[in-house]
Amino acid sequence: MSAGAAVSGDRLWSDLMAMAEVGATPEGGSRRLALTDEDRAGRDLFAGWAREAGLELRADRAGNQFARRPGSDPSLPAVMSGSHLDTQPNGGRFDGVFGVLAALEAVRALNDAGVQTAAPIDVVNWTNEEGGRFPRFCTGSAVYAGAATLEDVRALQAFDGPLYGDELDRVGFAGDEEPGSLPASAYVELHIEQGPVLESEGVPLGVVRGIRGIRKFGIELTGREEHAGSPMAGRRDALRAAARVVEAAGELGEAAGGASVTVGRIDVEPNAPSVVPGAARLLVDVRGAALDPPDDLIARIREVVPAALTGTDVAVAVDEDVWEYGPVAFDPDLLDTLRAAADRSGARWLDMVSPAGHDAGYVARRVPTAMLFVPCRDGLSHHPAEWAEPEHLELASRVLADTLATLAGAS
Ligand code: HGY
Ligand code: MN
Ligand code: MN
Repeated sequence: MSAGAAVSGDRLWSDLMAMAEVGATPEGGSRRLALTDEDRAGRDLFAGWAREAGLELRADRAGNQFARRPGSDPSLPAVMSGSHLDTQPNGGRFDGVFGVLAALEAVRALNDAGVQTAAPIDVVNWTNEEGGRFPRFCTGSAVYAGAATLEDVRALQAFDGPLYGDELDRVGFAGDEEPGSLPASAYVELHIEQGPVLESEGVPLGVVRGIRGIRKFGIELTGREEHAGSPMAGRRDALRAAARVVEAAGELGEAAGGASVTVGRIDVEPNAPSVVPGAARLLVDVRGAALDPPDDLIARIREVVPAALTGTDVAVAVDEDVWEYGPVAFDPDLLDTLRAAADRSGARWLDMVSPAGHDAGYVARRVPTAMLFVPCRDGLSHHPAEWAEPEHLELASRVLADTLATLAGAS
């Protein structure tokens, strides 16, 4: 029996539904914000399953969690597959979780099929992929890839107050391994598409050739606090000014074919019902179309913001410092290996670019990397109604098991 044939979609589905109960939300989603007790509970549940599958658990200093299936030649670099178990504040059951548990299922299938590989295989759970609690996403994989220092990441402050480093120490995720110190020959990440393409095309698999360029920066608006009963004339209302900025930036996103502009977070001061807002800080997320860098769109946003504020008497400062991620092109040879495995499965597949950021975007800096997508209902994600079909998850896991066997030198 091949590793792909030994994949059990029922076992994978059962794990996904059990993991969804960790931090379950009333609307049927999951809330496991990074470095919280719920995140730890999810990691512990995964660790138990991994041990049952005979895998050896370890972690690096950034808290990234690895579960290793030994190969016959331990001197060979590992083949890695995984994703993340942390979620957005009101997240779904599949974002990230599918990639970790599909990799675990693929390894179990190798076990069940009695397939011996030369190289070890690491199932990986990257720390804080989502950035729903902290102002940066993919911090664990960024440290692994050398794109950020552990010191810088540990100094990040959570939106709810604590420092990343203090929380990392509190939940006890960090191990002794230097991030990125163990060699790896390839990394494959399975994920739901988080977009509408596969579902609308009726195609069950997406071979992901890269990830869009993502930029994040802040816009500070400063007006004047005053009584909510004060005359309307002469006010300097920072939140009304923010509304103009959000709309103007959104219109630029709409006009920039295939790009996206989102203001997902506004902090308002003093945020009191009877006080005209004196200050507002917007966090802007800009994503390029396909693999085009989004930097010209940012330049246009910088131009449109002052114009949008004409007549408001509200001061504005757009951050000079822009956080940059991608665009990322994945490894051509690994993509061909994935395409060949998808072809062997007999399923149709599309080449595509990821609309969302993933740990693979950083891991690709250090290791040949590629991704495989499955459709998600209505393209919806970062929402409790996020959904994927069991047969698509099983199919992609079969392709993954076959790919891991090929990459790790199955005998
Ligand atoms: O923002 C992203 O693209 C990822 O889902 N954290
Ligand atoms: Mn994800
Ligand atoms: Mn996500």
